[in-house]
Amino acid sequence: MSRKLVVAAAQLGPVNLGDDRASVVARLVAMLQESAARGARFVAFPELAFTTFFPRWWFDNEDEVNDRFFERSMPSPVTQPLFDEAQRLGVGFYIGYGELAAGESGSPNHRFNTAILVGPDGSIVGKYRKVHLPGHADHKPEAAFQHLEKKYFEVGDLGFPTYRYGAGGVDLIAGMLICNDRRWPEGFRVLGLQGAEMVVLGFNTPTENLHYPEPPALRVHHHLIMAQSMAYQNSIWLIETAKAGVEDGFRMFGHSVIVAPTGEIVAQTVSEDDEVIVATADLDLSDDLRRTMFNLAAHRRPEHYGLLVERVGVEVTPAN
Ligand code: CDT
Repeated sequence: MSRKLVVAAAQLGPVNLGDDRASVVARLVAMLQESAARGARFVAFPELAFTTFFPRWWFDNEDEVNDRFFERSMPSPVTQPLFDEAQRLGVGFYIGYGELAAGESGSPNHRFNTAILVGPDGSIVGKYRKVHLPGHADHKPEAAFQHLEKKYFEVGDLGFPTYRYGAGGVDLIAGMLICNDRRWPEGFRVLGLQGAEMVVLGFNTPTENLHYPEPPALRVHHHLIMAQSMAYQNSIWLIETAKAGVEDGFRMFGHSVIVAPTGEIVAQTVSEDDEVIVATADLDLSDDLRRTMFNLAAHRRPEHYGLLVERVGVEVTPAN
């Protein structure tokens, strides 16, 4: 039986500080409808999709941050239309948002950069909280912009779970990652070892490098080679969706992609605005790779990989 799932990446253009949630949800619903009209049964939206990429701003008032940029429940009255439309259309989706989670006291005092997998019936199937948080926690007033994910979020506490997921009549194993996770092969491999066949990732990547001058084309090049190599080395379908364009004067690149397990890009956005791309993901395309070159059970040598979990940073340890 064919295991072909038509998937979409629904790239969002800029969301400015002044834009309200309802207007963003309306744009997401419109892209969900376009995806469905083009045959997609699964749609990947970006990281922190409901708001501007707020970690570029330093805010002193944490209550204000929580109220403006975080969700106390998902869905909520303002985000519910997206879930309702998904259910009406029978289309599942992935979306990222700032999650305000209950602590031990029951008060909402944990903040995560979170993504969820929603089934075609509109119910939440799985959750992932971003593990690799880039940037810094301190204010850098001399910088053109901030990247304060280490200030606003805790490191995810769910590991890298995989979920059985059904959409468009196809059952598959799905995993989620978020933005900077794509620069670290470890998360992909942990998902691969649990049988992930499709990995979905939303991102917000500034066109300018905060730390040193870097040609924007090189930043896009890194994004693409990472996506292609991670898809190939883990024999997975990979959907990476951007929030792109100029938000309040700060530019983020697009280049949302759908990548086959062969490492080939089968669809890519061409704008930095709201844009849907669609591809047919044949989930059996990776069978030959998984049986031969990337038969993990046959070829991996974990007895030599101990340093991967024992050591965090580089310690120079020559054998001579
Ligand atoms: N959102 C996110 O994780 N962005 C990072 C930028 C890091 S620059 C400090 C990325 O890896 O694309």
